[in-house]
Amino acid sequence: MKCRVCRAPGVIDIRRHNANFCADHFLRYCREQVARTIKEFDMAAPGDRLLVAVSGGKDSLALWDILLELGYDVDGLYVGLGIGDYSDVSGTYVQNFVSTFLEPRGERSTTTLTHIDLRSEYDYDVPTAADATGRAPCSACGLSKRHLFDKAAREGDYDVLVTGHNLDDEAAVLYGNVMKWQIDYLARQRPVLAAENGFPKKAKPLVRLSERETAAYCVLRGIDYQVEECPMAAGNRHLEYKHALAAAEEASPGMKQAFYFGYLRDAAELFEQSNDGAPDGAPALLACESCGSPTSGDTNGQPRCAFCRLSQRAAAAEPVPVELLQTRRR
Ligand code: Q46
Ligand code: ZN
Ligand code: ZN
Repeated sequence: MKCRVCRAPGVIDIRRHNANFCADHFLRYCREQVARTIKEFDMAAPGDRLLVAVSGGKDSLALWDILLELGYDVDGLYVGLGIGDYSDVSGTYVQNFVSTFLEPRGERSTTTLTHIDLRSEYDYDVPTAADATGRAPCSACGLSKRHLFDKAAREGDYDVLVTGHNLDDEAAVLYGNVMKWQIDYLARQRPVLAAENGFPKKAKPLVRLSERETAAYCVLRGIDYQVEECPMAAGNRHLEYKHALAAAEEASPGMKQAFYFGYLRDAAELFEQSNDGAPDGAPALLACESCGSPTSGDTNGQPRCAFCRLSQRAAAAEPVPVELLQTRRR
């Protein structure tokens, strides 16, 4: 197995591209894929300030590193979700990345990390929110993260909020949306969403890289990351869709990329048009009376966003450790 570019011994094979790469050319390949994606989908312009949501996992740390390597002005944002040891360890990987990986390279002056902790700043955590509201943990978690990411991007005056969703993630979401014909979600399943109604521009620059590739990128760059699965992910449909697509990819390399990029090229616009023409349209947004975020939600005639409703209920509840929530949900 020889590198496609320099013929040195290869360290990784990318079956869907029918290519092998040495370490140097693989790292270059990853950066080029991200640069190409940013350009193709107009995700960021030169001089834009980017905020990357980091979780401590391979994708977001690889993305932060790649964006810095590409010369972007990018800061990190980490939200401590309070999911037991999993969150503690994840936060440590983010801190380690900053202190042992970014700072020695002299990037401290140009990149910063904001750390928001749900328990200490909002008086709740994800397991307690799930228990108090009856929501699935990933639903309570997703709502909290979306709100805090949007808020941080808005208040920090960032041009783009970027996340580490990779090809496997996006193909799995697309698969799920198609299986259930979620037309409104399909209409918004783009790797870039323009800023609108007080929400920041959002982009997913890793959609041309698989999770195997982002893991290899981290290993070759010496970036340590959280390898454990979130304990709340068990039973998550998203994982089932990933497994189904992995089997298809194994039988036919390139299937996942063809599925996702074929959708973007040939079908996404049709769903956007059909959604635009929906008779009920999107409700007008008002400012949440509590936090000022744009919302269509309402409490007794007062605009109140879903985050404020969830966090208020969760903060009033007795804290529920992750292990107890798992027992209750069995
Ligand atoms: S962290 Fe949160 Fe994920 Fe854990 S609770 Fe679900 S959504 S699985 S990215
Ligand atoms: Zn090479
Ligand atoms: Zn609010």
